[in-house]
Amino acid sequence: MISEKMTDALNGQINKEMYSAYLYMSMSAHCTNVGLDGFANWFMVQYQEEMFHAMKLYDYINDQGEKVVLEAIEQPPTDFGTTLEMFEATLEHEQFITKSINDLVYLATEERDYATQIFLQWYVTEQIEEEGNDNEIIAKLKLIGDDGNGLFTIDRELAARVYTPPAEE
Ligand code: OFO
Repeated sequence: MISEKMTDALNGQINKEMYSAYLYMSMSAHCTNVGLDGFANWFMVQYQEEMFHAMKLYDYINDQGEKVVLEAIEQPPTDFGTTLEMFEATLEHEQFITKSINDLVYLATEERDYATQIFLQWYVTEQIEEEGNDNEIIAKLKLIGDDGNGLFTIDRELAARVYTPPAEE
């Protein structure tokens, strides 16, 4: 059993995860359009991860006997500037998501909702990895600067990313 306030907040998080998926799908489309297929692959894998984040919340709300309520998903941008700017925007978005997860943990703590606290731990850990991935790629993009060969190398590296559903799925 979880409170109505908690249910509303978790439904709001589903919307944020769906927006994340939509945002990264839009970034993937942009990368394909400019010929960066490796970057496009990386963002499409990210899209799949975000869908998993949303569905995990969806299942949790259902398991708690509450109702999933889907809200409209905001339209994401369609132009993202340079690859560095795109990853800086990605990091900024992930920091926003981290704050949102922290707010949920705060609410669960306030309500002494131990089940939701435990459930949210997975997201707390996941956000460390998400921000870490972005920071790593940003560092590489800063290193190469305007070097086209460097960009080509990173594009090849990002082409190797494969979506692996978490073990519990
Ligand atoms: Fe990117 O972690 Fe979910 O939103």
